[in-house]
Amino acid sequence: DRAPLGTALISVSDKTGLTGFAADLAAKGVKLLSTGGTAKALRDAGLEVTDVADVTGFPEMMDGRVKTLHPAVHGGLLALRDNPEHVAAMQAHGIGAIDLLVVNLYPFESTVAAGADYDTCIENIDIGGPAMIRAAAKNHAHVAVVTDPEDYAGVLAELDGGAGTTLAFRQRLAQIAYARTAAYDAAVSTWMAGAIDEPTPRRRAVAGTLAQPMRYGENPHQAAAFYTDGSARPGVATAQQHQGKALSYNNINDTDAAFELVAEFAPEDGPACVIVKHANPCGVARGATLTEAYGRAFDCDRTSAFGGIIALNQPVDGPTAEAITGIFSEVVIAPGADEAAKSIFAKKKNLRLLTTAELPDPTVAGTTWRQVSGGYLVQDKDTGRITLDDLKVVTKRAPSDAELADLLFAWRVAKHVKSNAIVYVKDGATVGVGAGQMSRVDSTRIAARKAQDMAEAMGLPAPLTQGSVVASDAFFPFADGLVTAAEAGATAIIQPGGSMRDEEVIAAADEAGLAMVFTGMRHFRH
Ligand code: 93A
Repeated sequence: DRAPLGTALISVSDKTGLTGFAADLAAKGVKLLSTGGTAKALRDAGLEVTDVADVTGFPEMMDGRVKTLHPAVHGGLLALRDNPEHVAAMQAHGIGAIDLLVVNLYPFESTVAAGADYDTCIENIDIGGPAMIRAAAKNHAHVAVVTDPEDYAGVLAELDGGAGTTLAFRQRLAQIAYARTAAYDAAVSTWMAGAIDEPTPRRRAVAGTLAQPMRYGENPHQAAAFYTDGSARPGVATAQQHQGKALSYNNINDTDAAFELVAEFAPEDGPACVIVKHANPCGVARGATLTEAYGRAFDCDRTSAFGGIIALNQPVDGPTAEAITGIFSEVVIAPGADEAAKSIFAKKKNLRLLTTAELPDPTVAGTTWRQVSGGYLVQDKDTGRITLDDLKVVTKRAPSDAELADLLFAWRVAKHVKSNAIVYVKDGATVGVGAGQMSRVDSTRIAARKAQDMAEAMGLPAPLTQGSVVASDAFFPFADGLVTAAEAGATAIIQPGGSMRDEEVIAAADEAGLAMVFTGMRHFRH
């Protein structure tokens, strides 16, 4: 699958590394074509180069706006070398193949960053460059495209490995090339939005497709829209809405959190239910039936569950729909709904019912993005998973099998709770969730106090944290959090370990008769 490299077209604004790279190409017998400034730089370095103007038969014109926009260039980039008609067209029109395209674009982004005026920014929108990049990238079956001086060395290394370039190499370069042109146009559109004072984000360039303009964002005075990025498997993120008002910004955010969490519990392992409020779960439970799972999730924090988002890991049935409609909920999402459930929900006009073909797969790798001033933070999605084998017992007492099952359940939930996350679990149901506190001991106290409140509201003799287990998404920096959990009645703890004071924390656990396991993995979620 090596494609020959006979001719390279080089047209670069950033001339970093140019002459060395071009000289190495020329030394390997590659013929060089170039646009004005690039050709001059190459000639000044003593290299032999053909002007693109000689290839097109047209001079560069209109201040360089039209240099490479010509069939002699685009035909040379786009022709399929193994297609007789394409080859005949090349011969008929005197078009030569271009096997390597080296382009970097007019410096639009840095022109804007330098505070240039409107007309200067407009003049720095590259047209011919992206056109060639996209053409070469499309034709990666035959053509290699380099858009970044960082990749020059890679091209030379590739050529050292044999004649021409491999398909895998060209594919990688093509993927990078499209990322570059997409980012470039996004920068143009983003700059224009500011330059012309376009107030709405509904037509902003993000790496995605506008899927749904929204009435408003997190608050009514914020305009908003939902963009899809093409990463979703069909039937998963593209949930079908059966009834109710259009989803709001907060609805989608919370529904996503709920569905991602419930998907941690495979349907074949039995029914599970998650209730989310403000992106945190206020109840997560398994049950013998879906109805029971919902009821147990609801019992974790009945107060917060009002107006919540409910996610189920199995298709929702009539009895579960009946139970759910006992109070107001914003959204119910499940991998399907039977007719009985649909007709029960239909009576609740304000409830939105969403179904998908499948559950999201929590083990599939992906990226998460967060906007910060001036850019984005990008990271791998947290697909970390702990199994029994990963656990290290650090206390004198080892957890019982029942405790272990609950510890793993609590750990899975904690991964989806904003830090500092503390999750109390008993018999496959959360009984207290402490989320988003700035101190871990506060999360531990709040979760225990909420359990106490629930016990009083439900007329129970003791809070459900009695005899529970506790997960902490990161290590206890001091023993106080663990002591609080023990006072609330917890008997076992799961946490990453790794604190400077682990010894102290373990000693406190032993003293309180707790079993504790370390996961060696942290699940911060901010
Ligand atoms: O003004 S353009 O959009 N019109 C074109 O036809 C064209 N072809 C290449 N800009 C065009 N280019 C760009 O010129 C390249 O993307 C590169 O950034 C720059 C190189 O110009 P020079 O070789 O004259 O320095």
